[in-house]
This record gives sequence, structure tokens and C-alpha cells, in this order.
Amino acid sequence: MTTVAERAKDLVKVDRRDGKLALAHIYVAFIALAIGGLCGLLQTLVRSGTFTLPWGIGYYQILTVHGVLLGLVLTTYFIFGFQIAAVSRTSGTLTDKQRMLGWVGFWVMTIGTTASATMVLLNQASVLYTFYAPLQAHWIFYAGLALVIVGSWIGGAGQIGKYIEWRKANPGQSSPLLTFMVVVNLSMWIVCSLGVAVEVLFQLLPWSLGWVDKVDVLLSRTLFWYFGHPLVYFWLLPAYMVWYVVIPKVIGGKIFSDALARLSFMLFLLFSIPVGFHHQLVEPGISSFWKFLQVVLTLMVVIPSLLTAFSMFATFEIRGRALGGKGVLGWFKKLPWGDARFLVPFIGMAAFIPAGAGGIINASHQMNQLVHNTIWVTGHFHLTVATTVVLTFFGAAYWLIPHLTGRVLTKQMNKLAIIQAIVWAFGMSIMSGAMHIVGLFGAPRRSDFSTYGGSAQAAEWIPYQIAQAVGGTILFIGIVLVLYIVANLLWFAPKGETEFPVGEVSENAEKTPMALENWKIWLTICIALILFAYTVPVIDMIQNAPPGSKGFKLW
Ligand code: HAS
Repeated sequence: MTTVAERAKDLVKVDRRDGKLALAHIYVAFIALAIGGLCGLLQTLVRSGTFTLPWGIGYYQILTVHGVLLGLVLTTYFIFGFQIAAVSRTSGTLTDKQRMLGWVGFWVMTIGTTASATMVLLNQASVLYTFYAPLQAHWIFYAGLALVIVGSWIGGAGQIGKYIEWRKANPGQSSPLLTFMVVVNLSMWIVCSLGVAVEVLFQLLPWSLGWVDKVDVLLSRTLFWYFGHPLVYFWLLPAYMVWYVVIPKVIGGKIFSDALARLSFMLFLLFSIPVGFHHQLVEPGISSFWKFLQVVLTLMVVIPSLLTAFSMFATFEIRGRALGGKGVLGWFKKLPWGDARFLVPFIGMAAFIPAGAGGIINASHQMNQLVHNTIWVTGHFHLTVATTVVLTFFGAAYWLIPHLTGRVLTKQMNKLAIIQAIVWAFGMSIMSGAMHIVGLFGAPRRSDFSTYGGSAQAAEWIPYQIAQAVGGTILFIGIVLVLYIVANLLWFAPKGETEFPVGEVSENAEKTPMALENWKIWLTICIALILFAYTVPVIDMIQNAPPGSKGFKLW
């Protein structure tokens, strides 16, 4: 039985003004999903060899729209919307100044996104979401990216400001777990995005404006991956926030351990940045010693995910047994399988088991030689970000949006959300499965349909490319379904109160050591590890720089 006080706590609402800011971000995220998702469908159709794009639209043009809108825009905007709501819900309403920073950040990011997206749509920047040099985009594309990064810092400062205020008002106490997690994620983001900011401002912008003729490709890719790998954890950590803090409440249980959750987040801060070389294992110009070192650090960053898996299993088992589940697996049946807020992220968690195993294969130096630049890697990130992360975000949207709009998820919408997740999992298994298998046969990633001059090996890939189109079509149906549910929650669902679920820590958990919130210690270790992993190889790259490259426009 919940007491009146507990019920009142459950109904703590995100302040209406903070909710508006969060919703503004969420709108942009779902617009990006609609356009980016359509481009994804077109891509798989083109690659199947059965469809040609009309009106002179290029394959790499839609591939760039797809990657930028889904990989960068959908994720960043949903994360910011979710984090703003999470901080406001757990640490209190934002001050006017913090909220103003949030709005300024939002508009700077949105102006930047619009500028970059326009250049991509005009076919002036078909450089894919990694915008590797020497492919050269229009300068407005890079300027837009710079604005997105600066905007994220401004918006992030508002969220961090609330945390600082909370700690000042509550000296000696552990901060609310969800706010703490947001601050770890933002700290990681700020430290890593400095790399891509340097790349864009000092290398790509002057080069695309014609102020310099040539670009150092090796350095630019190194700066990109210094940012690019933590970027994937910037996507993952909000999903982990939902798993650690929201899911226990949704299933009626408790957070297994506050200390373990904080430790796992801090380990991400330490180990997710000095590992970018695992994307450059076949790159000439970096000595194998530094590659090996960063592979070791990559395997370290697997540990917090294993801690998370342990913690989730513990949460589920304890709750299932409390509900009377017996035997080795009896507790499993007791979980609330009919509740979309649980089942949708759960499917994401289950997908992370093969997805994470694939990541460990990628990171293994020798095995990377086999999979690098094949479509296996595309299969990997469609399981990690496009299933684990995205399904968790969809599951969160099903309570977050109605919480912010003052509506409710009806029984029919709950059912549709479950069907949506099953459709997604089915479509993704076909698409990502085909990508993994044919990647092992050598099929390249980032490539338009080609028979490669009638080569027998390329002919073997075609059935898998058709399977990818079948999976992609099913996934597109999944996108239509989720957009339908989101529109319902935004504008049409019945009015009512929806909870923003925030779990409580189990009474059996160990007390959280305050050292876990000693930022001086953790940021010092974080910076020391980055300097250790990058200083010597970057100096070497600059001293023995390869000849620069002029820009290429191959589209
Ligand atoms: Fe990755 C390439 C290595 C995780 C995203 N990755 C990429 C790219 C993207 C990406 C976008 O080392 C392509 C970039 C490009 O365009 O070139 N990745 C890893 C490793 C991990 C990993 C070691 N990746 C992710 C995550 C991503 C992501 C997370 C997005 C969100 N990745 C690589 C490497 C490459 C790479 C190389 C470069 C390849 C190349 O050559 O180009 C690890 O973090 C994975 C650890 C995860 C686990 C799984 C733990 C399981 C959990 C679930 C528990 C389940 C429960 C439910 C409780 C060890 C936590 C129970 C359910 C039941 C049914 C029982």
C-alpha cells in the first residue's frame, strides 16, 4: 500500500515553464526522426538494387541526412529534453537564469542544425555524419556544427547550474541520483566536444573557406574520434539513467544500489574519452603501442556496462521474488510485461547483449582488421544506438511526454507502443542481422549500390542487401507507429496526471561514499588519462605530419 505522502511524492510535477523547454527539444527530436527515418528507408531500397532515387537526389545526400538527423539531432535533442525534465524533477524548478540558458542553448543549437541541414539538403555537404576530411562540405555546414556544439554548452550550463545550486543548499549530502547522472553525462560531453570544436574551428572551417589549401587528415580524424567515441556514451548514458532510476519504480521495485550506479557513471567519465583510436586501428600514422593502449582502455569501458547488466538483473530478480516468483527463473515471469514503460526499454536492454558483444569484437585489435569499414559496423551501431538507446528513449517518451503535456497514455496507446517495439525488434533483427553477416563476407559500408563491374563476390552480397531493405521497410512502419503515438500524447490523448517515475534506493543498499561526488578527484583522473593516451601520439602526428590534402567533392 502506498501512503498519501508517497503518492504525493510520485506526482511531483516538472514545473510548467521547464516542461515547455523540455518539450521544445522533444519536438525537434521527433521531426528529425520522421525525416531521417524516411531517408533510412530510401537508402536500404537503393542498396537493394531495385530502386533509383528520383529528381537527381544522390545516395550520399540521403545517407548524410539520415546519419546527421538520427545520429546527431534526434539523440542530442531528446537527451537535452529528457535531462532538463530530469534535473527539474529531482533537484527542483530551474531558476529564471538557468532556464534562460536552456532557451539560448536551444536556439543556438537549432539555428546551427538548420544551417547544416540546409546545406546537406542542397547537396552541398554530402560528407556523411562523420564529415571526414578530405571530403569537403560548404563552410556553412561546419559553421552550423560549431553552433550546435556551442549551443549545447550553453544549454548544458543551465543544467549544471541547478546541480551546483542544489549542492550549495544541501552541504554534505549526496545529490539526487538522476541530477548527478545528468552532470556526469554533460561533463563527459563538454570535455570530449572540445576535440571536435578544435577540428571544426581550426581545421575544417578555414579550409572550406579557402583560407588554407590543405588539411591534415590524420589529425582531423584523431580529433573527431577523440569526440566520436564518448559521443556514443553520451547517447547511452541517458538510457542508463532510465534503466537505473526509472525502471525500478515502473516495476514497483527499488534501485539496487545508488553507489554502484554512481560508480558506473564515473567509470564512463574516466574511460570513455581516451579510447578514440579503436576507430582508427587500421589508420596509418599511429604507432601500434598507442593503439594497443587505447584498446586496453576500451576494454575498461566495458566494465561499467557489465556493472549495469548486473544491477538490472538484481533489480528484476529482487522485484520478481518479492512478487512470489519461485525457482531459478520464476521471478522473470512476474515482471510487468504488459506495461510499455517497462517492456519497450527492456527490449532495448536485451538487444544490448549481442550489441555489446559486437563492440568487444570491434575493439579487439586483430578482429577489427576483418570488420573495419564493412557493413558489420553499421549493423553494430543499429543495435546499440538504433535499438538499445532509441527503444529506451521511446519507452521514456511514453511517460515523459504525457507528464509534460498533462495527458495520459491510454490502454490502446500502451498496446500500440508494445506492438511498435516488437515491430522494431523484428525489423532490426532482419536488417542488422543481414548487415552483420554480409559484413563478414566483406561488403563495404558507406557505399551506394554497385555490382563492382559484375564481380562474383559482390553478387553474393545482394540477397543480404535485399534482406536489409525488408528490415528497413518494417522499421519504417515502426517509425510511423511511434510518430502516431507521440502525436497522440502531444495533442490528442485524454487530459490527466502522468507520473515521472523516480525510484527509491533499496533499504539494503550500502551507503553511498561521498568520494563518488568529489569532482576534483574524478576530473583530475579523467584529464590525466586523456593526456596519457593522447599527448605523445598527437605530438608525433604534428611533428611528422603527413602531406596535407586539398578538399574533394565526390558527389
Ligand atoms: Fe561501438 C563503432 C566498440 C558500444 C556506437 N560504435 C561504433 C560506431 C557507432 C557505435 C555509431 O572498438 C560507428 C562509428 C563510425 O561511424 O565509424 N562499441 C564498442 C565497444 C562498446 C561499444 C567496446 N557503440 C557502443 C554503444 C554505441 C556504439 C553503446 C551507441 C550507443 N564500436 C566499437 C569499435 C568501433 C565501434 C571498436 C569501431 C569499429 C570500426 O572498425 O570502425 C562497449 O561499450 C559495449 C559494452 C556493452 C556490453 C553489454 C552489456 C549489456 C547490458 C544489457 C543487460 C541486459 C539486461 C536485460 C539486464 C558489454 C548492460 C536482460 C534480458 C534478457 C533477455 C536476458
